[in-house]
Amino acid sequence: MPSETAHTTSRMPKQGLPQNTIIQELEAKLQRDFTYSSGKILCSMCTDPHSFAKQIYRKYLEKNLGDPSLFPASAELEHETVRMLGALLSNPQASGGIVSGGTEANIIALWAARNLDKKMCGEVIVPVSAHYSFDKACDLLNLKLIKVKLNRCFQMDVKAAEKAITSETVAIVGVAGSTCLGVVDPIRELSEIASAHNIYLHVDAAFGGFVLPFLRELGYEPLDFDFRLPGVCSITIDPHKMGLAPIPAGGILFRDEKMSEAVSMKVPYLSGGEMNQSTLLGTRSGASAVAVWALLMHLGRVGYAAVVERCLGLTWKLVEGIQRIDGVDVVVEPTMNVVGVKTGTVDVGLVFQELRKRGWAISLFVDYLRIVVMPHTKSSHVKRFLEDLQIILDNLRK
Ligand code: 0PR
Repeated sequence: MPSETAHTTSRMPKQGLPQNTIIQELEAKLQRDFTYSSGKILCSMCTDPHSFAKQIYRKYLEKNLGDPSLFPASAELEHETVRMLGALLSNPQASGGIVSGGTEANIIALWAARNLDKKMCGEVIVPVSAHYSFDKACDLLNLKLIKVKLNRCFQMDVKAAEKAITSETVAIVGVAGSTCLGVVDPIRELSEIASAHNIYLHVDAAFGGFVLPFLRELGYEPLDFDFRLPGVCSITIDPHKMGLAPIPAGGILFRDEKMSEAVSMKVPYLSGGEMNQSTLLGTRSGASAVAVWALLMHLGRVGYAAVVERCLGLTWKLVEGIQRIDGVDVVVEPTMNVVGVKTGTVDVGLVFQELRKRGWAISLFVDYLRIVVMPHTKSSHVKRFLEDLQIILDNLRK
């Protein structure tokens, strides 16, 4: 007789089931999911969160930052987290919040830019490499997205960006760690243009925010991208990517409070009296912010630099391995732990399919593959991946 739990669940049971039964069913149902520990996930900008952050997150699950009058201490920890992230990005005075992810952070940034411009519509200039969250943001905010081409180094073409400026422009967006190749746009030049035209500049460092600040001390070429550049008004930096925090944890940082006030809403009825809210969500995870606070304190600058050093070291091992395989090469020398792989004469879609058949989860971007070397990736995983890639190419060329 089929048990109540042996089929696809479409209804809540009338009588609740014992917890053990449910746990067993979940174990069985979730078998199909990829796991970071398998080493097969090479397509994700997220990773297995740090064990200390998981412990803290579980402990403070009930905290709700949507009501700071109930959780004033958690709200203060969120402020401290924002200030710590601000200091990482050369501005300890930054204001903002720990939000649900890069998408919410980018939406909030454009929302602020539009409101500061006192317009209900307008245009936003982004590179074609910008994450699709900007398409969402513009759709929601009644803004027109102007996508400009890239230069030969896959960065936003600054001249094209300047040419795209009109009286309707409310913001320019530069990406510091593109989703597709981990490339950093020329943010210094964008900052100069934005300042000269008095236009809001947002930097999407959702991925790069926890990588770029450490390049100098690790002996890599440092890149300008943060609040040190006077034109930069806001930055997205996601703890749930290279920050090793549990999902959801994104970060939106504004240069100063005046900017975050542009999206501030008064909430009059909370138990502590009138309060302001400057995030898109109402009820939102306090555990996320507390876990990020705890992890920043636990790993410190040295700990995060070590994480980046390991990922970059493995990235270069991967690049060398790819370059040793006949018929494949990297699209561009990586700036951070994101690698584009082109496949020359062999159909990239076929390579992608064959890799998938062998259990590898990678991304396909029209004419190249993308590999993200995250903290869960080990040297042995890179080795196995390269062996499989070699075999696949040999077979496809037969
Ligand atoms: N900005 C940049 C530069 C991004 O790369 C991303 C997401 C976002 C913003 C949006 O962030 P949230 O997804 O937190 O809202 N980049 C990853 C990507 O599209 C997201 C991702 C993560 C996708 C893990 C797949 C995956 O398995 O590749």
